Amino acid sequence: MTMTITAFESSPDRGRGLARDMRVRWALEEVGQPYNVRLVSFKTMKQPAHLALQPFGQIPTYEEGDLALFESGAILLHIAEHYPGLLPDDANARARAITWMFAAVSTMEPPIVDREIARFTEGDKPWYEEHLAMIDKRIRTRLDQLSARLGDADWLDGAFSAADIMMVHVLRRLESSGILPEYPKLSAYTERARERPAYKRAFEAQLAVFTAAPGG
Ligand code: GTB
Repeated sequence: MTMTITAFESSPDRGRGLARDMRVRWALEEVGQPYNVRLVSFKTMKQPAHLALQPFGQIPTYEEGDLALFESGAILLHIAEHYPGLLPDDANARARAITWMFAAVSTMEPPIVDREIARFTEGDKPWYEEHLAMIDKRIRTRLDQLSARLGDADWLDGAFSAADIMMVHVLRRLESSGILPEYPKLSAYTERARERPAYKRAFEAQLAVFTAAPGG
């Protein structure tokens, strides 16, 4: 049965693959599963039919038969548990990979998202630069720690896994900040991931939505 995911009809990232449907697309490409994409507008996302799938009125969602999921982390975990290739077979290694998935969304992502929210909501306020400096300090603390742990390894814990999809996609949201190049090991890590054929297919698919849209 072919699954259906949702994505922005007109993504504010202008095809840079930063919206969270990219994680789901990438995971599905890694496991070689075909998928349909239902494009939704901001208005559609707030209407009852979409709210029944995603109570917060957001993308992505995932439908497979009578199963409907939301939250990109949960969707990736579901995909990784049902299709081989994104989680190790060994129980302890699997638990560690899942731990890294949570680390990506609960420890690394919040300050990175805070940075974007501050830019949108406080960018014109007199305190913005001071607040930004505080957020960047929090981000650098986490990047220092992540870089130390990754060291010279290719991936977070042994073989490439769903955890790397989550972590790389979170780190990519720093691209316009200029912070990531301060971390050569993390920059190399994200570049390594972007070289994966599955990443490239997912990226091209979401870019095609943007370029096909009026004004894209
Ligand atoms: N925790 C949820 C998950 O992981 O699935 C968060 C989902 C979420 O934040 N979805 C966003 C959304 O639907 C899109 S990805 N927002 C619409 C709304 O809330 O009304 C976040 C995102 C948006 C834009 C960019 N960008 O322009 O670069 C990057 C990421």
